[in-house]
Amino acid sequence: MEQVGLIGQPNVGKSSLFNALTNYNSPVAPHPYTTTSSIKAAAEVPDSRLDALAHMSSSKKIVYTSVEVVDIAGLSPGANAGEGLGNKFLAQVREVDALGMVLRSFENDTIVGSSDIASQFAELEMELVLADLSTVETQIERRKKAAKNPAKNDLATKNLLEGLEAVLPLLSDGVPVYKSKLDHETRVNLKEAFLLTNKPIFVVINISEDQIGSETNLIDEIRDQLPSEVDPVAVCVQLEAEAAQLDPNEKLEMLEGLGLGEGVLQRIAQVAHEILNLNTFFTTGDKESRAWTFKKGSTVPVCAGVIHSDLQRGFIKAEVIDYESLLNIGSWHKAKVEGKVRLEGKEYVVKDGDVMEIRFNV
Ligand SMILES: Nc1nc2c(ncn2[C@@H]2O[C@H](COP(=O)(O)OP(=O)(O)OP(=O)(O)O)[C@@H](O)[C@H]2O)c(=O)[nH]1
Ligand SMILES: [Mg+2]
Repeated sequence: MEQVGLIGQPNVGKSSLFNALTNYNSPVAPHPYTTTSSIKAAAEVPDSRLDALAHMSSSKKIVYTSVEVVDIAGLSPGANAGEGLGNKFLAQVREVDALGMVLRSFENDTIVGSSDIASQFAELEMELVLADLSTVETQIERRKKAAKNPAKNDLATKNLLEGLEAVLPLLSDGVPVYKSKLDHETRVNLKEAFLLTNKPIFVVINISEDQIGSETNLIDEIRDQLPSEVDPVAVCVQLEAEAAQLDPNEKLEMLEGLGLGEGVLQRIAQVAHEILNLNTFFTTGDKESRAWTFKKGSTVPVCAGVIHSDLQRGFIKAEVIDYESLLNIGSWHKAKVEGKVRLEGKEYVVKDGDVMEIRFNV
């Protein structure tokens, strides 16, 4: 399963955010390196499309999809040279598929370090770039040696070496892969090098209660440090974590009282899901409405396999309609009668928001 890791300097509230997202109990404390080994748990991904489908079908049960989040140890400047938890930290980052960078904007006298988010981001990024630079230098040497052996000098080695050589001058200039103009193919070729900055990123700013309302200004402070596709989320983790403990009505009341609407925690789970290149399809009926995660670009038998391997093995056809059309029509039965449910074969590439029923035979 694809994973997103929460990274940031010590004490920025990574574990607090992790707990709020996953209902887990990762230790939280006002001193650095409370977290040493990484901890994994699933975060539910709220989805108003599913809520609407469940309402339409009068489903007895709603099952949201989830995304796996990893709580990682804090990174100190100098980690690449072994400072703080150094290599242990970097190894944990290497294992995840996307990075959620957590920045601390709340003030707390017991916490050392700056609450300036621009400098925290720059330091975090520099550590990742330096770690990648050293990986790339080592791998170029190794691959060049390998390339001398004709048996090992295949196209993959050649492509990887070319990619490494293209990325070296960028990293030397302090540019992470996610900010570079390297084309998609080169980035795919570089996957095998397991670079930290060749992963998609998102940014969470942990704000204090009195910063509620100034989110836009805070986000603007770091906007020009980020690739254009990254849209940071500012959240008061402490308050939203408290709200997450309440029952749904009390929670809404508390968040609305604070001017937070439904809260932004759910947006973070959605962003994490999106940047992992994951899409959602739905099944709906009176028993249950459910969201299922699949890798963007998957064909329908692969998606059927997400529900159960038998459905992939015995796949015949899928009945498909996009959720919006279905909601407009008002019921699965009516959509079928009106001929709006399409029958798709095994070549069909499933789209985000499709509602499906799989026909199979095993
Ligand atoms: N005021 C305030 N304090 C917070 C907030 N989020 C976390 N804290 C406090 O900050 C301290 C550190 O929080 P953690 O969640 O342990 O931080 P961490 O980033 O996981 O820390 P390490 O694992 O040690 O790197 C704790 O005392 C939290 O209670 C917040 O939104 N506002
Ligand atoms: Mg922690």
